[in-house]
Amino acid sequence: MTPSTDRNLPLFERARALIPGGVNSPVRAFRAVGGTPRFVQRAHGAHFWDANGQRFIDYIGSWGPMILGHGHPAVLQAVQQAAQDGLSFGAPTEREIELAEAIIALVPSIEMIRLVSSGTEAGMSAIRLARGATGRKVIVKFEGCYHGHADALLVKAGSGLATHGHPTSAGVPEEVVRHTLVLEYNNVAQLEEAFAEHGRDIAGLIIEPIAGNMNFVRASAAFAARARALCTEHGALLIFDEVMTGLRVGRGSAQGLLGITPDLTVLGKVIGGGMPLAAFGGRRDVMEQLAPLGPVYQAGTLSGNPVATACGLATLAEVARPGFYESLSARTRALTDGLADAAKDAGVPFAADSEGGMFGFFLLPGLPQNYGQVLRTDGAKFNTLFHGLLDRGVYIAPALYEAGFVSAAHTPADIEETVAAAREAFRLL
Ligand code: KE4
Repeated sequence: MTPSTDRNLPLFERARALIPGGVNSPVRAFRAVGGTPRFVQRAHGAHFWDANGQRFIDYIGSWGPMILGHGHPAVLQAVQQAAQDGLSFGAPTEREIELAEAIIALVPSIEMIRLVSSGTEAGMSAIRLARGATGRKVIVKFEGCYHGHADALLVKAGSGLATHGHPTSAGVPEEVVRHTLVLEYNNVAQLEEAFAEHGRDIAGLIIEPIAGNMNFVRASAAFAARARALCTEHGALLIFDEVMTGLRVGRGSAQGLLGITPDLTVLGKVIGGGMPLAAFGGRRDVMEQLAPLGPVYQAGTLSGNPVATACGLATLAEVARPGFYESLSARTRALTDGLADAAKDAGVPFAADSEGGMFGFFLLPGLPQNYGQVLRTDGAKFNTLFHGLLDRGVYIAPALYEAGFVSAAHTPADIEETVAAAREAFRLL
């Protein structure tokens, strides 16, 4: 492929003339890793083909939703049938009840649920609900965790310990994030201090129980248990943001792995199977504070969309099958073990972790426990590895801080091809 024959280039030029950065979500623009994004023409199974007809093994899977792989026949059939029956009604449907039942069966901490169209909408609504249900203002979040782009959550740590946050984006007034506390992930002492000082004002604590927005950092069992206990002690709501981990890391999601029952759970990605669908749910007494029952307003034209719910239901039917996660976990672990061997043989510092169909790796000697430790990674080396893999037909996240995803469609041959490509790419570092 030469610049004059690479069709991604003119497409990117056209896109950048009309769409900011040429993309409809920033991470797709390759700005962190450099180079030209690949414009996807079609995808099937574990693969997609770009504008040049080049095939890639896909470890993004739409950033998590495509747990079955692209084009699963049962999902396509359900979506096509639903589309025939109508694209959107703005009125209740039986399928919304069926999807609510399916999610609640898989996430028992959820007694009542509200469907929305994106993870951002779900996270934003959960925060408002926590504040409305408790009558309090303060929200606790953690550096390195991302919960969508709602104003109150675009915030970085304040100057001192557990001081109120500052905006991470232009357009977010200081006043909007004044009541958001940003703490260090896995820092139990700081958590204790924050609740000691602000406990009576804390409406909710929102956390990614496995932080996929720091690539892959697990909340320690002690940290998660302390967050649960402190929320209970102080009357704050524990909110697990499982948009990424929900039904991705296992049948019980991350809350099942940790044995923690949150008060609210935010879901997305897998439950929509690739269509615009997300949700938030949890304790009935809290959820009943939502309009039209209670005083906390929340709404959406396309919430519970009939085509999206068909896609989600068909996806959940497949992941609920016996053995699904056991097989997926084994395939993901085979990938990370293979990558670790390749890195070792090339003398490259490397640490990986995985759970279910989600994985992460760091060009570091050990697994980081918080955002500051993740920052120690050499970005330039990661970028060399990214392009070394891309040039060999392997598509991982174009950013150091993103997790990777394996689908049920990835075969042992895909894993072997990926590891072989990595063997060559690690030697470029
Ligand atoms: P969306 O609004 O993008 O559907 O979901 C926001 C969100 C909320 N919570 C968690 C834990 C998330 O990971 C996300 C979105 N994840 C990113 C990838 N890190 C989506 C990719 C993108 O922004 O384009």
